[in-house]
Amino acid sequence: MAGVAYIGVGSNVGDAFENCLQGMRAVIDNERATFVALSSLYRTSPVSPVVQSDFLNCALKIAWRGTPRELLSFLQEVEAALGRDRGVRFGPRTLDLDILFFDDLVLDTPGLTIPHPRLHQRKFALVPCLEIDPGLVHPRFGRPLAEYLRELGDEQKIAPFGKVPADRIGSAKAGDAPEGGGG
Ligand code: A4P
Ligand code: MG
Repeated sequence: MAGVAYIGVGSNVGDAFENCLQGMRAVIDNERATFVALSSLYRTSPVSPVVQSDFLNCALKIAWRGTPRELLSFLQEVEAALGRDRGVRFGPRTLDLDILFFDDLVLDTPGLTIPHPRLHQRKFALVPCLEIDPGLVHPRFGRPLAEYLRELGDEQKIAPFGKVPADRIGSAKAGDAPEGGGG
């Protein structure tokens, strides 16, 4: 099995910028992953009952030669390698890598739900995905992502933090699309 995945990337511990970059580099370095597109980075307010620092978030779009389950295991290895402490749910994290979409797949299994079950309620996931593809439709609910974003109030703050040149995460080495490429 193979497919195109949107990966949500987030960090709010230590050097969040470097953590996101290193995490994405590790993903692209995997022989089963091919770079497709990368959103800007955004500074976002924590969506959490736990008081914590702002996050940096972005979305990375890749082609993955393997199953969604294999992608999840691999992303968890990358999180662990970068010092992720799973102590507090919704708590601060060095690096969080979530599978947001995998093609148009709708999947409910123990330990893996696709699309990510909360992405449509969260600006930090919606805005980066919509930057890559403004026409994205939620495969489970059949609704354009842009509609979910319009319905969210002002409580969640999100501000552009900057663009990462695609070669900073090694996509040039993978020999693929230029920055912002793909859709
Ligand atoms: N899991 C199920 N489906 C998926 C999927 N599609 N992708 C399971 C990734 N993981 C998935 O996740 C818990 C379990 O979810 C995993 O074992 C996996 O089997 P986790 O990463 O270990 O723990 P977590 O991230 O603390 O919990 P959870 O429920 O994934 O939290 P969320 O929903 O990911 O929220 N605010 C801002 N501004 N920016 C953020 O990035 N992140 C969170 C985490 C909360 N608030 C945030 C941010
Ligand atoms: Mg998570």
